[in-house]
Amino acid sequence: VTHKAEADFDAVVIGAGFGGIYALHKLRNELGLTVRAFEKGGGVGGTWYWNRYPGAMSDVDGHVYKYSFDKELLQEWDWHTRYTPQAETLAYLETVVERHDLARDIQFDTAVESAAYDEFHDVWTLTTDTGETVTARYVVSALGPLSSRNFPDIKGLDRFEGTLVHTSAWPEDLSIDGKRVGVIGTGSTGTQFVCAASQTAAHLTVFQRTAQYVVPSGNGPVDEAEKAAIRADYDRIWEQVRTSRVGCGFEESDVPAMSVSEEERRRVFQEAWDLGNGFRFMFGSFGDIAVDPDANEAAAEFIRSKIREIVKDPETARKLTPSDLYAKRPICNQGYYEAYNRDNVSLVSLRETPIVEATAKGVVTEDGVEHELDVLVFATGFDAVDGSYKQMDIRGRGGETIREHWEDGASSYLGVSVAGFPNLFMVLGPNSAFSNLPPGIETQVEWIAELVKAVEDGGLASIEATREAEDAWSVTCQETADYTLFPKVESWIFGANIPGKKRTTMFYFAGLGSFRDKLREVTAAGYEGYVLRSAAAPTGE
Ligand code: FAD
Ligand code: NA7
Repeated sequence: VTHKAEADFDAVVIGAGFGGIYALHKLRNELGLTVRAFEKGGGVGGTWYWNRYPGAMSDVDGHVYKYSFDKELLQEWDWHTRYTPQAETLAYLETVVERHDLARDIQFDTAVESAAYDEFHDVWTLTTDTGETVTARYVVSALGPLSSRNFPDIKGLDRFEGTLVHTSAWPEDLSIDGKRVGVIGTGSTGTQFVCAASQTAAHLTVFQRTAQYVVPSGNGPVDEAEKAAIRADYDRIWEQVRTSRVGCGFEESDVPAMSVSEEERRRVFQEAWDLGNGFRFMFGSFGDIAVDPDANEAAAEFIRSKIREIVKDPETARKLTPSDLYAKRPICNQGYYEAYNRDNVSLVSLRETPIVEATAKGVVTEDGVEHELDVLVFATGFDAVDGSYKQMDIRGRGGETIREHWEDGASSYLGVSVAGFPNLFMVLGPNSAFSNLPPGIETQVEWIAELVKAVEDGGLASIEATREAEDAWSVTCQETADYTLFPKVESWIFGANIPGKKRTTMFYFAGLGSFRDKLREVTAAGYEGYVLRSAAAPTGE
């Protein structure tokens, strides 16, 4: 007998970025479920709604920083530059929402505060900060891996009389033109900001904690012939993306860097440098930069030699030169090191002269210098991956909270499911594939739809990952990470950027193609690692 729990909606989707938008489309338009989406922000777009700082753009080639599912839109969409600026990705996502008539089921300016599973009725009850309570059989949480901001405290910050801003909360009307600007942080975001702000600020002071390896992005105009070639070739392009490691649309190398002569190595690095793109430099030049210490050092030394060449002031060049492994999410930009040759840009190494306190006028560093600022920008990143989950009160079986479940570090089965939290599906939860994210998101949303369909078609009540499957997936992810050099450096990828955060592997490093193979194997084995249940009997099982 088909049993369906009574609920306001079949499904609730939380978040309206790339993940939430596609989840709503998939569940409502394709599976025919009733769905309500909640979004904290005032519009769709997620990352591309919030991050409006000067220079904000994706640094994966724009034609693959898109959904593959809407083929018509891929043919119609026009673009101008190799990479997509924030406003254009936002417009793209708004267009997707309009084309698929999704906005009518998205409630904006509404944060979901809690979600609790009633294991006897197989229903989730959610509450919002607008005082609503809704019930749903399924919950898809697409909270964003990089949406919970990291805003480090500085002594005396409340005294600062200028404008304080985090890059992911940039007010549309905040202009830095002609102002004295300080920026803390030189990750993907900070380095993008430096390139843009150096052009318009009266003065830009960059507060750098750890020097970064930055390669050119090779951004520039795309001509009609290139666009036509891409549009004609999209099926092959997506097939290549889906079977590759990092899903960025270029051919990945499997040549070991040390298997060729030094001369050949430099030629290949130079070619990658000239072509541009961080992922391409790391994964397209040679196959083992992220894996083999010698290969890694060769790539790192190539970038260091470029810093020496580009940056005119030797002291600034020294401070900008990283010495650790080249093993963070790769960064690329247009004119990053060149920016330091400008008269209006100065660099402060926080390792050498940390910030002591903020004052009314700016910030004071340990050498006694007061850096006077009109605007202080925090490009300090995010409490990544599980950060947004920990802000919510999510309770599964027996009232266990997700915070308790993740006490020893965030985990999941396949980046999607958590044992003890039936019918809850994360998009880009902990231990998802480390890749260009839109194709990773599509992969997971399609997987979630498949799981939901299995429950629906079977007239069942729930699907839940087993503890064993979740633990085994954590081990697998740890192994894939340990195979690389990435765990040997501190970054948000392992939770190392947040003081007190448990350091754990938060991605699957064997690649998107291999992740997709794994999903196929799980399906073929009858949803191995999952328990499908019919409606709970009155005893609870
Ligand atoms: P998001 O886009 O973050 O959307 C999540 C949404 O959930 C947000 O709108 C948030 O407001 C909402 N939300 C969270 N909690 C709640 C709640 N409790 N209730 C209601 N709503 C909630 N990735 C790449 O692959 N390539 C790139 O080049 C790239 N560039 C980036 C540049 C920047 C500056 C940043 C910050 C990220 C970048 N990323 C990039 C990563 C990017 O986040 C992903 O590519 C993608 O946009 C994630 O989509 P999402 O829907 O999973 O999350
Ligand atoms: P990241 O990559 O986490 O970079 C944050 C930067 O802020 C980085 O340079 C940090 O230095 C610096 N930081 C963080 N906390 C502090 C404090 N307390 N003091 C000084 N400096 C600090 O975030 P992004 O936003 O740039 O990029 C995140 C992802 O979004 C990126 O990978 C893309 O996918 C888009 P550190 O290196 O930790 O010493």
